[in-house]
Amino acid sequence: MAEKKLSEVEIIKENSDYLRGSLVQSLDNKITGALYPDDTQLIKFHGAYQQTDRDLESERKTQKLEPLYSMMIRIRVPAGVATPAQWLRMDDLASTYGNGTMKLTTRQAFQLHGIRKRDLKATIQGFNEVLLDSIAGCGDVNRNVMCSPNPNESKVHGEVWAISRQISAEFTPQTSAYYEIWMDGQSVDESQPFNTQPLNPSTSQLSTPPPSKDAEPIYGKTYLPRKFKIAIAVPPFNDTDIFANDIGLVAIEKDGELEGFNVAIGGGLGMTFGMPETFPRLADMIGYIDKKDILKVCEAVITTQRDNGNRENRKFSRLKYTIERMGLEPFKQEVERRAGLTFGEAKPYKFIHSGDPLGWTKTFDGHYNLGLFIEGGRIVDTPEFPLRTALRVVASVHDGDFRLTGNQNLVIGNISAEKKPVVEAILDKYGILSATYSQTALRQNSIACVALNTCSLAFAEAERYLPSLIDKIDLILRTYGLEKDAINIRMTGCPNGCGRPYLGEIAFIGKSPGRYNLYLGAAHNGERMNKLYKEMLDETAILAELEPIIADYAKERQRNEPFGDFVIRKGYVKATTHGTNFHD
Ligand code: SRM
Ligand code: SF4
Repeated sequence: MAEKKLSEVEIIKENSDYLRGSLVQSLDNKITGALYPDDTQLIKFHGAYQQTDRDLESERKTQKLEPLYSMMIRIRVPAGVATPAQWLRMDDLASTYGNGTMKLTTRQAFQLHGIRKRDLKATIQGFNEVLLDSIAGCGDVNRNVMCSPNPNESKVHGEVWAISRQISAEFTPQTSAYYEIWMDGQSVDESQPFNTQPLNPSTSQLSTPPPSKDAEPIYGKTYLPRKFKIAIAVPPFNDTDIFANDIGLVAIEKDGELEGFNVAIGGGLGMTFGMPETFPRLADMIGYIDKKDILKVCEAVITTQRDNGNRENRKFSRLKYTIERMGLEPFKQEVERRAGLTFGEAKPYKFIHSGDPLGWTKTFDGHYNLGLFIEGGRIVDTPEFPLRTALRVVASVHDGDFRLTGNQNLVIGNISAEKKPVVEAILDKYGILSATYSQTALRQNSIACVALNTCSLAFAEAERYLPSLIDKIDLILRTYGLEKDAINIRMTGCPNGCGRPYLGEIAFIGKSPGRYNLYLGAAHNGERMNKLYKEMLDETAILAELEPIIADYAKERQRNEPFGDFVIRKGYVKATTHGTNFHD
């Protein structure tokens, strides 16, 4: 039988000496703003991506200049909770080295954009000082573990938060390369020489890389076949969209105590246009486990994927395709065998929506949380809306925490009764509170991925365009008295799914500049994906398609019927019942 050919990234990982590659040399090379090609793959495991300013692409080409390279860095915030000191440091770094903005991502992390290669190390050292890191922000490993961003909402939330941090820590890569490269080797075995030999620039390989003594007990030398994601939700809110994850966990409580988890596996949203064999897929529920078994079960799923995932073609290497290939039942049995347990029947639970609570809420221990809508997750100052400044002032007096939500929003959390009026006065002064309250429910339930100008995979705008499109859809909603109806709306610049568009009741996926595919009919609680309704629409066509459906919804919907359910009942689209019939 012909031997299978591993993908290029597999070879790069194999030869990288546990993620070192020639990163040190790439960073030292002052001739270009770019890294050596292999290192552009390896640096992802360290949380960073090499990007270019796509707005300047043609201008730079005309001037015969190399693209304007810069780095994006994704800083992990396991379970989404950051301290005021961490917030202030991120804010500082955004100005000192970045493009003056912070992005709150759909997985409860911070991203800084526009960092020059020469400043990357100082940036990483900067957030390391406040105990944040970026290892496993990206790459073929387990990513930031998501969980409901309100640890103080109940005792169960607090426990779930602690467990998600534990999972995150357990599956963080063990390589010392991260500390060696970025922290000047502070946590490295001193007897081990660094990779400082001169590089042969034509091959971008070290002449003789000295092997490290690293080991990766869970991942092994070549890590996972692809990225891996875990999220936990506490019913009735699915605010982490657990079914979009490789492992989605539903917290099950009994008498106010966390008892265990329903486990769903095989979620993943990326697909490629024109390749129907690729598809977004929601995770399948495989049963219930006691909370004490959570690490064992996660490890068993991760290692089953490690050993069986496709390492030849990265388009098919996510867990969802491994499960489709092996079959759900055999995959589950293998997980049970590795974990040494048997899953119980999934326990009953109910999700009502996947959004965030905005405005003031009181926590079970007498503190206050304030949920703020952050459009596109972007923390930026504009003359009309000095959001970044307002949050910096809050951070300088706040004695609680900042919680990043899975919907790109922010909860200023754990505010004492004494500080509540102070925080309120600051946000009022800068007009932040009125902005949160005055939006239509549609906008408050919107997500847009980064897309242009930094994402190299974007076909169309998302974050920079969705707000103005919503202005126009809002006019229609107001005409029909629907401005208070929460409808999920999501936009991405390509079909990779970063803004989880397949879970939008209304969703737009960029096909080419200014043209979008329109998808309708996801469940309001994140338990059903949508379906393609119309292709290649420009703005005029989008509004023309949506207006009659919205009018129909205003007139014909049943009591409390969500928009996503309505469009299926009225036959605008068929229901997607599984990833494998998404394209039907
Ligand atoms: Fe994503 C790649 C941004 C959440 C699926 N994602 C990218 C890259 C790194 C583009 C690249 O590879 O060059 C984007 C960087 C843009 C930029 O300029 O910042 C990017 N993804 C994002 C973020 C920042 C979107 C946002 O606006 O918030 C999110 C960061 C999350 C985090 O903190 O870790 C983000 N990405 C997601 C999600 C949503 C989720 O996880 O809940 C998905 C869909 C779920 C999933 O994984 O299936 C997602 N991103 C992808 C994919 C498709 C993966 C696939 O299986 O096909 C890619 C492309 C790839 O991996 O090849 C991708
Ligand atoms: Fe980029 Fe596509 Fe992800 Fe948007 S969905 S950030 S365009 S990869």
